[in-house]
Amino acid sequence: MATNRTFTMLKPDAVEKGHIGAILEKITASGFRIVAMKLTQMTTEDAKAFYAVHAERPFYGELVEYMTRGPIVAAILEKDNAVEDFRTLIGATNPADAAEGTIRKLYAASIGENAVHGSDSDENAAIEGAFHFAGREMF
Ligand code: IDP
Ligand code: MG
Repeated sequence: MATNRTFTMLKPDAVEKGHIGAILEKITASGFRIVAMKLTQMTTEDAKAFYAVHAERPFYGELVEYMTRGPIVAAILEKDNAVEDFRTLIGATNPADAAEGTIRKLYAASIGENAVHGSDSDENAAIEGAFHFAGREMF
């Protein structure tokens, strides 16, 4: 069954550059309700587990280094058609290919340091949200 929640992270580059406020404004102005949110930092073990699906990819080590180098904002978001609509709002993985006005077009530096994460399915949204939040942290 389709759910109406997705999971996001504002990645270390976005936090370092001071873009938390601007990105959250864009997310809420686009109709997403914040269900859960926190500033946190992933350990190497966390990032390896979170991105285990990419373990065989050549960029895996670089991705784990990047995602653990500073704090992130983790959040669960609610909206009709949340997963698909949020992927549209963030734009393509590579900001060079991202549509005008998308978060990655506006704030991402490269395919690796691309400012924001968005779940790719309802199933992964639930898994990823539960990775970062206990039930009593979801509202
Ligand atoms: P997505 O975040 O748009 O779903 P995925 O293919 O799932 O993209 O890749 C996960 C993350 O891994 C990307 O957001 C990006 O940070 C990083 N990544 C993906 N492809 C590359 C690459 O070719 N070089 C370096 N990093 C990459
Ligand atoms: Mg992905």
